[in-house]
Amino acid sequence: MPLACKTRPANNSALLLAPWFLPADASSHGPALDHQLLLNLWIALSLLALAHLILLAGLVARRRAEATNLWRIEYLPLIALATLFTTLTIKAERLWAATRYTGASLTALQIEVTGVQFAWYFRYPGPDAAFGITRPQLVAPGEGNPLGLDPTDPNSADDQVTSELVIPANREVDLRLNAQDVIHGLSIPELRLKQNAVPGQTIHIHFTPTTPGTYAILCTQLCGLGHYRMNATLRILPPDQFTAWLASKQKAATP
Ligand SMILES: [Cu+2]
Repeated sequence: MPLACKTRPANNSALLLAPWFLPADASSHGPALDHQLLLNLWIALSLLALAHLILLAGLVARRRAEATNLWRIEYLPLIALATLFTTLTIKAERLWAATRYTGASLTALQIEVTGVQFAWYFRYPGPDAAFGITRPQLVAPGEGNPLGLDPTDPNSADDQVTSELVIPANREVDLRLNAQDVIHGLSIPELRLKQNAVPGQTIHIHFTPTTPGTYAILCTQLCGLGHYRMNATLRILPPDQFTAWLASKQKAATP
């Protein structure tokens, strides 16, 4: 049976009309994850069919409860299943760890992501490549400082805070996730990314986007009454357009 994954376009009308396919794939690690998912599903389906065939065979054949058959009917299938599921688990663990524990390369684009009831904020470190200090007592979304950037820290002067995530195609991105209040869940289906943002922790997750386009960023933790409206937009741009976008943001922030 084919393991090739069918994908559908990432716009909302296609989402309603074609709910049977996986979302479009816009990251370099996505195809391997899709392959693993479909492999698991086909194996589960095959085992379900096999289990019913064995059940049927048991119903029509007269059962001989001899002790010598225990190996054949119980222990061998048990060992085979344990080996199969252990192999699948190790393979899946390696795929997951590749975006989580191996660490990003030194050239990866650093972006901080903060979840707060009920919005996502994204911070770029600016030309100095250093994030400025933030202080909880300075958090003031109404005054344009939703992350509590400390203006006395020189590193914070060129930091850019946005409400949409804009990244260049084909360059590794290293996200550092924070949460200000409760646990939020960063989910970007087209990037095959899902990671909780936990207050008091900085969690890194890295990936390489491949397909330019506009995609939805969701919160997948029930984080409060406004959870339903906690979403944001991801834009993957060709590298030259991303450079122009970042320059325009920095220019607009320069007094
Ligand atoms: Cu949330």
